[in-house]
Amino acid sequence: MNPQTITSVPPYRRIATEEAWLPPEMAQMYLRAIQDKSIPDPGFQSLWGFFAGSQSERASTLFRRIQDIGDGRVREMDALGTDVQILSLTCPGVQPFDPATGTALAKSTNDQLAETIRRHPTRLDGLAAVAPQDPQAAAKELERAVTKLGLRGLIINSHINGEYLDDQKFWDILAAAEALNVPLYLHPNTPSPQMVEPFLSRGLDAAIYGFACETGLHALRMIVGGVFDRFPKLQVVLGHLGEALPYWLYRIDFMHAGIVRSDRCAGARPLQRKPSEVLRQNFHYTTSGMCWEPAVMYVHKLMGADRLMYAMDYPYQVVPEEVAAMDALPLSAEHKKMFFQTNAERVFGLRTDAG
Ligand code: 1DF
Ligand code: MN
Repeated sequence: MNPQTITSVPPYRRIATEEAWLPPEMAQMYLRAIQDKSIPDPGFQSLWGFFAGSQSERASTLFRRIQDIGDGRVREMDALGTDVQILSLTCPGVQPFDPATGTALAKSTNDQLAETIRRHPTRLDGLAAVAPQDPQAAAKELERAVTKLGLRGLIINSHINGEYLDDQKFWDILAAAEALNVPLYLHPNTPSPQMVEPFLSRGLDAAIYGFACETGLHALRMIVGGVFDRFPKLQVVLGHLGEALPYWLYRIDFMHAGIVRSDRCAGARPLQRKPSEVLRQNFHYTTSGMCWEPAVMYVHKLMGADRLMYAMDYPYQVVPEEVAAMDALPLSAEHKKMFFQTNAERVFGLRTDAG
């Protein structure tokens, strides 16, 4: 890497909002599940089978970085000019395990995360892992993680064994997030088993494109499924500049109105607000993996200066030139500080006295 490209002391703190970790014991569980096929989801087998089986430099560097949330992580943040990382358990988190195992792992990883944040309180922060496959336990764990451990919200890695959060059986989790006033980071996963096949044979199932198809679909299902009529204060964060949804804003509104008017689908009922209004009022967007000026400026203009936040997607996309490109965005000083720092402080309720 070439850290000289990064401005050393900019007039803002760089808060990176979608940064991954994986405890060593869970890394071993993933590797075992690849070998014994105990997690049959073909997307999981493809994603973690690649990392497990690859002898490449990328895979070994990634495995070292993702398991380190101590001093090694902070040293790399120094080199990259990251003031704060908001850590979350990497995809697919605890979601593929049976409900009891997932719930126990969510608790133990949240405890570990809180402990490491206590050791680096000005540099690390974090989101709670939950096991949505047991919705009531997930809502309880979210409450514990926020009120007892000081975590800042929760992450869900898209589909839950082929199911989506518009299904009312998951709504206790959304009710808890709204009541606690913390955001849900809807992070990608590989497409659900029902849709992954045509992605797999061309290597398109993961971060190149499949993640965005899966996660954009998930967010849209929540919107047209009426989640935000029921939970009007719920805030959702999408990475990767909104998984392409901002580009579709106009057409989604136009077509949704027609689908409702013509009574085309029993699962698409009238909403209190247009999908574009929900995407502006209940969603925030981060730049993970998409630190590319034309697309960032488009989302800034379309969704609003208060809705866009910086993210690197460490350790999956560690490119110092991207930090330099974001420093150089053609934004006012006020908007740039919102982008790198103050939007994240507000959305995640961070301490603003640190650093
Ligand atoms: C990758 C990218 C993997 C992201 C991830 O989790 C992930 C990747 C396993 O590049 O394979 O979270 N990402 O968010 O872009
Ligand atoms: Mn990510």
